[in-house]
Amino acid sequence: MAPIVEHPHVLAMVDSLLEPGWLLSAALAINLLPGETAQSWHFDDGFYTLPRPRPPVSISTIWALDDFTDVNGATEVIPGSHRWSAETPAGEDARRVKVVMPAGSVVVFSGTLWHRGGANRSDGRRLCVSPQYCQPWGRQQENMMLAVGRHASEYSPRIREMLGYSIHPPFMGMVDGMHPLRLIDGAYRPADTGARHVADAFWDEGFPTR
Ligand SMILES: O=C(O)CCC(=O)C(=O)O
Repeated sequence: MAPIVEHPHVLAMVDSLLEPGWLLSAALAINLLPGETAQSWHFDDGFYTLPRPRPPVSISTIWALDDFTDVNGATEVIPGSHRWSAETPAGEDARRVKVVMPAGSVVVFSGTLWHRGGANRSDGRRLCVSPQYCQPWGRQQENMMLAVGRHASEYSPRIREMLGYSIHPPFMGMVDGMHPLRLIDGAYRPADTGARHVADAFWDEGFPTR
């Protein structure tokens, strides 16, 4: 999953939409089999109980591993619905758009966008993987540090950071008052992370926001 999770095009988009130090919230595989019915309409960061309309707390991506077609359950989205407040879609909402795309494509959308998996009326599977990213101050859906365990040391610095081996200033993410990287990186030197500089800037200037 790592090359997908840290694909540079996706990272550039997430960097521009979330605050520095954002996290990997989930990394799901979703396999719609023939006969699967349409999913309920939802938006992916709905479990952060903040009133809408609001900026997203998370950004979702869906990578097609099979072609997404008109009949095999292509994700359905309602463009512009990330700005809605109380409105909710129902059934075959006339504003829905099917994300028809060839295998290897990715759709990136706000955690506040109403969407659902479609009905699979074909005779084949519709497989995707769906990494989701959240603000550095939001709880991740999956506890990535426990899920990956010490294997985290095998991944790139960027992946380690998004798993949770990072500090959101001034000290969210600490372990025993220290940077969590020291738990998986034998060569860890506090000064290398820049965390001290970020913490100092926080106390002087407040939160780095976008
Ligand atoms: O599989 C899809 O197309 C969308 C899945 C989805 O939105 C979800 O499981 O939350």
